[in-house]
Formats: sequence, structure tokens, C-alpha cells
Amino acid sequence: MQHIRLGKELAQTDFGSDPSWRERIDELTNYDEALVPDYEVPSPLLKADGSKVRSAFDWVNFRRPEILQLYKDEMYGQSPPLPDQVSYQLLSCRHDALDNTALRKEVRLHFRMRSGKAHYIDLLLYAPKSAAEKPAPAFLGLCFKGNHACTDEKDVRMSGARQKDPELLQEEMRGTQVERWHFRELVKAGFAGVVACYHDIFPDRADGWQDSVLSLFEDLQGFRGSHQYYTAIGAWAWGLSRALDYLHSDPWVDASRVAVHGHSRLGKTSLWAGASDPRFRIVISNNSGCGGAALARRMLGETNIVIANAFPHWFVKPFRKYIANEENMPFEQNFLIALCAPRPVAIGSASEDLWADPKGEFLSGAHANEVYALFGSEGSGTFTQPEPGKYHSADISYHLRQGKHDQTAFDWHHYVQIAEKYFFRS
Ligand code: GTR
Repeated sequence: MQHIRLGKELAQTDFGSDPSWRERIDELTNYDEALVPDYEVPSPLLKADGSKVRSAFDWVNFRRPEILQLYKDEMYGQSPPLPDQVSYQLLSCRHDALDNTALRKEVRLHFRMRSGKAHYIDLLLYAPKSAAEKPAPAFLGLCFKGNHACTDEKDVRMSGARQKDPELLQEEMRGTQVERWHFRELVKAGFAGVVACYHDIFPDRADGWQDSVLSLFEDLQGFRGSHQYYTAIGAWAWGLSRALDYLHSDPWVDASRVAVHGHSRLGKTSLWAGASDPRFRIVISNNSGCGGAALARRMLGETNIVIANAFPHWFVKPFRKYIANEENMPFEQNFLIALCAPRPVAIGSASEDLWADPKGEFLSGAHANEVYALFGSEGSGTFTQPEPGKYHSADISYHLRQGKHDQTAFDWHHYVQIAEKYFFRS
């Protein structure tokens, strides 16, 4: 297994800013199921002292906090504190949005510190017209290209400026990711849809620290790479929680029925947000892959050596000890799904997205079943990966869409079905 040997050889190398290592990614990557090493998926129920969790009480009060702490210390970082002051500013409001089928508002979340430091995040929110009388359940997620890319409405404010990428702020960017957001269909189905741009929380680059919300709490001038305690993924998840705080004050939204969703690196983020903040009632991971739903030990597609070097700001420094050392991680990504128990989790994969290891994404859900069982739930109820194109709906849902790495209408249909089941019918 050449890819594993090479990984071990290079494990101690900090690729830093040397771009030449990227040429070795192919050599470090395996896509062949036959070359998946023998691995054992650890049980989230097994405590550090070797004893086994036997009750939901034990899980909630002892084992769950232990795993959460492990993830904070070794992977996603600590949850940043609350700012000294939080306030909300209504930037715009329309009752005739999306061809007069929806309500729409833009809200700025202001964070201020006594030191004078300040940061803000802009939310774009669509809701069904009925939400004016009766608050609607919502889908909340972060986007890659600015709020203006998620809608075809031209008067939506641009966001994402903290990334300092002029391309994001060009008029041509408007409406380029409409399918990923599905706002018109969500509103028709009775849901609100809420988005913010992840760059506005932490600009997604190794030196994004000083422009991130984390600089409210620490002087990060000139800092780059991995931090001992904080991460970009942790900051993005924190931003989702602050957006949820806001939704509690918005009369159009029922904040007790919010599904958090995200695609790819933002799927890793939605899983971490859902795992660390139990107020999210449904947790959706779309093509989240390595560092998200995919089991690390399979080492199929992206692995720790690649992700930790390509995106050093996504994980804390201690995560580096698991580079080419997946088999010795004291946790596995089924633990991340288990942290959401017994809330519904939906995992979406794509058949051509081997980089994200669809089978590994499915299996992490199945290997969380034993934790769901403590709550009287079957979890996924199966260890057999559903056929491509079929929706498997359970407390841990799964589907394998035919096609590439993306979040499409096919994915959305499943997520909407699941939200209808849990938000409208139970
Ligand atoms: C890739 C990265 C993946 C995934 C993806 C994305 O470059 O290796 O882990 O997060 O980006 O976010 O689109």
C-alpha cells in the first residue's frame, strides 16, 4: 500500500507554503476499495477507562462531554466565547420577494468588544408569506461565494468582502449558486432559508486569522497556519450558532425547528455545529468527506496528510499528530455523528465524489447506531449502503446521488422530505 507508506514517510514534513508537495497528492491518494487497509471502527460507547456506556444518562452526562472535549482539543478547536455585546440591524425587508411568493430580509449581526474591536456578519433570510402570521421552520447554512450568489434577486447586498477576492464581489457572481440554496422551493414547501457567507466569519485562507471573528478575542495580526486552540471550522460553526441566536428573535422563524446544512468543507462545519450545539434539530452533511462524515481509517480519497497541509487553518495544531496516523486517532468520525444523537442526521454523498469517500460517509452514520439505540432509535437501521439514487430515510438518513461533488435539487428533495417528517409530522 504505497499511498500509506509514502504518507508515513512524509508525515513529519510541514509542507507549509511549499507548493511542490501538491504534485504528490496523487501518489498519496487511494481510490481503490481493495487497497483500503484493515481497520476497526472504534465504538463511541467505549470509555477512556475501558468500560462501556450502557444508558442514555451515562452517554449524555459523561461520555458525550468527553468526546466533545476530545474533538475540541484535537481537531476543531475550542468554541470561541460570546462577544461583550451583540446587536442586530435590519438592513432591508421586502414582502414581495421571489416574484411575490416570499418574505425577505437582510440582517447584520454586530459583535462588539469593550476594547473597541468590532465584527459583523450579514444574513440573508427568505421565508414563506405565511411566516408573517406563523413562524416557519428553517434551513440555515453558510455559503462559499457571498449571499448574492445564492439568489437570483439582484438587489441583495454583496457579502464575503473579508476574503479580499475581487471576483466574489463582481456583478457576474450574482445568482451563480442558486441551485445550492433552493430558496424558491423551500419557501413553497413552507420553510425559511437562511444564509451567511463563511468568509465573513473567517476568510478561508491560512492567513485569514486577523480578518476573522476570532480576532475579537485575541491579537491575531500576521498569524497564519494552525492555531493551538482555534480553527476556521470552529469559527464557522460558532457563526452558525450566532445566526441561530438571532433567529430566536426573528418573528418569521421558529428557532426550535432549524436544520443546519452545509456542503463539503461547510458540511464538515455543519456537522461540527450540530454536534456542538444541540439547538440544531436536524443536522445535514452534504459531501462533507475527510474531516466530515467520512471514516478517517479507510484512507480512501482525501486523508489527514493532504487536508492538514492544504488547509492548516481548518484544524488545531495537535491534529497534526494524526497525519498518516489515522489508525491511532482516539476517535473516528462516527463519533461526530453520535454526538448529534438522538437528533436526525442526514448524510448525502455523490457517486463521482470519491475524494470524499461516499462509502466512508455512509459507514460513519451506521457506526453511530449504537448510540442512537440508547435513545430507543435504530439510527440508520442498516449497515448496507443504499443504491445510488435511492433515499434511505431514518433517524440517520443517507443517499448517494449520481454525479459530482455538489449540492443539487436531488439532494435538496431528500433534505426537505426529512425536514417535513420531523418538523411538520412529529
Ligand atoms: C477540497 C477539500 C475537501 C473539501 C472541498 C470543498 O479541496 O480537499 O476537503 O472540503 O475542498 O470544500 O469543496
